[in-house]
Amino acid sequence: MKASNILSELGISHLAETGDIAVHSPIDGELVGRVASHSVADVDAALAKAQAAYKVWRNVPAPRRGELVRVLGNKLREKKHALGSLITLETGKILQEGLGEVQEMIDICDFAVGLSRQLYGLTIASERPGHRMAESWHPMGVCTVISAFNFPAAVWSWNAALALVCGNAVVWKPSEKTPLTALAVDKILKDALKAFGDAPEGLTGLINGGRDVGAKLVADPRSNIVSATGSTEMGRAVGIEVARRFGRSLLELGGNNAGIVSNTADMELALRGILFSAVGTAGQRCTTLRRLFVHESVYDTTVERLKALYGKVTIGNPLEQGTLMGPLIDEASFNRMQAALAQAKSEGGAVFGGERHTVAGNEKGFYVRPAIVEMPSQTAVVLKETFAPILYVLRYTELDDAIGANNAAAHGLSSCIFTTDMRESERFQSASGSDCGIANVNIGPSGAEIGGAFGGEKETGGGRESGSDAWKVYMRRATNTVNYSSALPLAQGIDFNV
Ligand code: UN1
Repeated sequence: MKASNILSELGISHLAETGDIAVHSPIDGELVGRVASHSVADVDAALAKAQAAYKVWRNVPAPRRGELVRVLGNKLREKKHALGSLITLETGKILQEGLGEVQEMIDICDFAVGLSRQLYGLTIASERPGHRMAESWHPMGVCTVISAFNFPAAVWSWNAALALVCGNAVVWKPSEKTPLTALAVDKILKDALKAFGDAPEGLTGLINGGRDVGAKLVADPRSNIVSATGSTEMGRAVGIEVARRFGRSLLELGGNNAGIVSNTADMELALRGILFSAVGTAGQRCTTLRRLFVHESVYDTTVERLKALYGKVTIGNPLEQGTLMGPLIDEASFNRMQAALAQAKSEGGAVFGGERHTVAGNEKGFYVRPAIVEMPSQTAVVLKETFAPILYVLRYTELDDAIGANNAAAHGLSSCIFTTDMRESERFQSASGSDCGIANVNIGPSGAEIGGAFGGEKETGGGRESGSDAWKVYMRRATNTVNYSSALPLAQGIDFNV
């Protein structure tokens, strides 16, 4: 499918003609389109409109709000192939994963529609006679979403689908590397809003651009919630700024995710799980498997078999069927990968793969062979998140040491163990096991379903998105005590009579 056809099928050709942000596909370096940056004044206008829209939207019954998200999910179903293709074109992830990303959007819409008839509060036993205590959940205001290049559409949807059914307005600032996907999603959303009918104007907004508009969105008190996905460095700045004005932030930052391969592991399954998590999306997921601790008794065979599998990975144009790994997002990313490999060598690592790979016809793309690096210990480079397909492999003897090594990273997003021993898996998932937000057994750390809460601890930022009760972050809680008696007993038995 040609780029121009994809853009026209998504109805954004005319929107992608002029502008200061030039989008070059990582596949071949070709210009795909142009997008105009918004100004700080545009942010101001979008927030003002969003705030006004929220004041109307918060009074629309939640199940009716869910209807908008249901329509959005259906529109996404219609455009799944085109949008998945654009994601591939703009990020370089393989088409299967581009389609998977759109499916993740559809899934969260379905989830949010069901949620729109729930949003449950609790009733609480009151200590006072004739009193009823309950809590209710109300919309927060404007939810600002800042998303990264690697999931240019799904991250917005996890936030927007929930924020909208929860009664909020949504303003989105996508990565400067993937503004076309954002334009396409915005067009689908506008179609959904039109079909829905009576949503207030300005309920959703899109702001393209760089640091200036991002900084304005983050600092402005009208951004009641700031949900930011990206680097820890970015998240630290955003978190501090939002805290300064007592706003609410939801941070989904990096991961330096590990896996443990026990001597009892089902090796076929483990190898497939490791391959997908370490090589999928060219190592550019926040959930990518980056560190592997292998029991000493199966270490040599695991590494040998992994190397054989790595050798079979088809690297090339991600739009072509059969390709398992596309290019890195850009040259800077390639340079960071090479620097990490050089550092690993200097720290005693044995590097397999990792070199640039030429794909005929796509010479301008930064394709690489995925790397396996055997390390003597968790040196500085192992404890650093490099957003590239590098898998550091280390040996362990005692499970406790492997769990300790898993937890030694600054990030705390995802983790896994491959084992058939129930004691090991339970230990890994216990209070003294993995300290990550996601702890899996016999599957890799990446590729989570939307039904669970998604996010992690420590330098991952602590936020949770998507399923379970993550919706609560998009609402404010009010505790309501009602006295239906004709007396006024005070709590804690206080006597206050004149
Ligand atoms: C990300 O890389 O920012 O669990 C999110 C996963 C995907 C989400 C990744 N569902 O790998």
